[in-house]
Amino acid sequence: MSKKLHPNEALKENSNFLRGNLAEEFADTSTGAISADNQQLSKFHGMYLQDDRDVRADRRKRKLDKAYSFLIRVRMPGGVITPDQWLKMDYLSDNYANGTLKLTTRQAFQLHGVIKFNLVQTVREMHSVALDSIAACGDVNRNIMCNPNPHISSAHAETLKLADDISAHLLPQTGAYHEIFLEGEKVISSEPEEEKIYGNTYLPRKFKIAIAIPPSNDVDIYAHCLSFIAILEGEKIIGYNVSVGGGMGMTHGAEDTFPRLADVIGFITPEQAVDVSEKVVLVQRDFGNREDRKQSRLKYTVEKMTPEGFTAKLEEYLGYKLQPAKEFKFETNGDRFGWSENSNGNVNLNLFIPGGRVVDTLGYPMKAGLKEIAEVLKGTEGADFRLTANQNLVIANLTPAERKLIEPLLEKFGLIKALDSSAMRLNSIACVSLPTCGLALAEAERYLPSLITDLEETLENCGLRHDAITIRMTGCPNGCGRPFISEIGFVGRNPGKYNVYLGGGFFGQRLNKLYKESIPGEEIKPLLTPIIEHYAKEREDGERFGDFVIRTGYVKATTAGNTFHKEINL
Ligand code: SRM
Ligand code: SF4
Repeated sequence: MSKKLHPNEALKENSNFLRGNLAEEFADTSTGAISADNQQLSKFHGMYLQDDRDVRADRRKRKLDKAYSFLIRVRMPGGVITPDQWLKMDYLSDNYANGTLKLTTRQAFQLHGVIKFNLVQTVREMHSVALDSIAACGDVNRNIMCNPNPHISSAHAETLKLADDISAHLLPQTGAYHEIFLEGEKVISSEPEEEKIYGNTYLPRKFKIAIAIPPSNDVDIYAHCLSFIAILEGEKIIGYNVSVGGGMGMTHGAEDTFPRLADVIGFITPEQAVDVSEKVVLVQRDFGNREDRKQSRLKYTVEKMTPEGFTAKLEEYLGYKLQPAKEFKFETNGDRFGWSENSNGNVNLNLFIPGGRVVDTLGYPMKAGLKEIAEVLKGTEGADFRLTANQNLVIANLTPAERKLIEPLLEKFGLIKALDSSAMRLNSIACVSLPTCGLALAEAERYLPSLITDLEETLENCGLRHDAITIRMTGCPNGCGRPFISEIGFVGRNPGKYNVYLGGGFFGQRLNKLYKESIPGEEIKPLLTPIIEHYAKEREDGERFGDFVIRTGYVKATTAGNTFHKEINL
């Protein structure tokens, strides 16, 4: 018996290519919200309706409407932004949002707290500096990730170009965004409107792509629907290994949902990469689950078809075969903090931005400092900003003279000092969670820093301050901070309580395993301290924390997504 399509399918089909009546609703001043249907459609334009959960209960008591506002997510392949664009985003955050900029785990910006009546103006101002939020969310291809330092070598520059090319190729064709936010009127065309790649029901679910250059897995290749792993001969990219079927999201207690690592399925030439992205999208469009949105990501399509079956279908769509995958090895993950040099003699500075939140606090005027640096770099030849996949920021491609100009500012505003943090803190990720995320079950961004402070005492005592251990926290199991591939992962279960996962691969190459369930925050330090001490005493030469906890029996290794929930000793 065939199952019923999910209601979102009819919604997309009947939306007139993502228009719905968004324009009317955005103009309606009687409420700060929009209808449930339009909330779904607004995601395709990079916006989510949210409410401030810190004041939700109080407002309910006082019989007030929720404190509605929107988040806007900006699309920027490879996380590249000019100083001028930075300044515009800084201005928008102060004038239309909550005064902060959020750097996301996918190299993008988010503005939080934009009220409905300021949405159109915010988008127009973004447009004035060539930024947009098209396809930043929704059932389409999202922001494409790649190494944030394209000046390091010509290969790095080439992968950024590929990210741009694929992004442009997979961008929805509808004129809805322009009509609703920019021109305010219909784009006249003699051709009937169509979405050549997506069709009028778009994809069954969100779709994510990343590109990496080994030995660095700084974009978490295995967590993506589709990835390209550059294979180099000398300085030259001779092609890419292709991997498919990664993803993080799951639901507590639903074993048929699980994080899954992508499978490497073959090798292609650089010229084939855009075509391969399109055809992987088409296979997912045609074979992805459109009945149950909890089973509709590409990872479940690959699981259902098997990697071999998926590859065979992909090759049928391509009309040619993939070559056998080539050897590669990842040896690093995360960001390369501090100064690094480019092939052209210029330098980059990778800064640490806790939780990706660019904000001024009493003791640390980070946002003001970055604004002043952007002012100094405005109009320079090649210097720019790069958002990393780990919520951090690179000030990139500085000439020696530009470096000299900004060095005093880096000191003055404490930006350099932040790099003295413990290696665990530098390798941490926390998703947004409360108060804006409607799906959060527990704190993340507002809690992980103090938890790390607690653990730092243990690390100091054990002499592990400078040993990198990946640690990630999310407020729910959707996995926005990619917690299931960290060596220590915390996933919100209830307010104040977390599932604790151990044993992820340091290079993002192995899923972790549930170690303890529903642990109150204050019990995490006593739980982990003996394990960290044990690690300090008995680790083998070069042994990573994630490998150690498996060797010494704290958890079993997870070998495949579909066994993630199995063999758990609680
Ligand atoms: Fe995410 C939903 C924030 C990266 C998996 N994510 C959300 C929403 C929009 C909540 C919602 O649907 O109402 C969150 C908004 C919170 C807020 O207030 O800002 C949200 N996700 C984020 C960001 C901002 C986290 C961050 O702290 O940086 C990241 C934005 C990335 C971007 O710029 O596009 C973010 N989300 C991710 C990642 C990591 C990645 O892509 O590398 C994942 C896991 C990888 C994956 O997709 O499998 C991720 N987000 C999800 C899911 C689970 C999807 C699933 O397969 O089940 C949801 C919920 C959903 O889609 O139903 C979700
Ligand atoms: Fe929200 Fe959950 Fe994503 Fe965190 S992981 S931002 S709580 S959806």
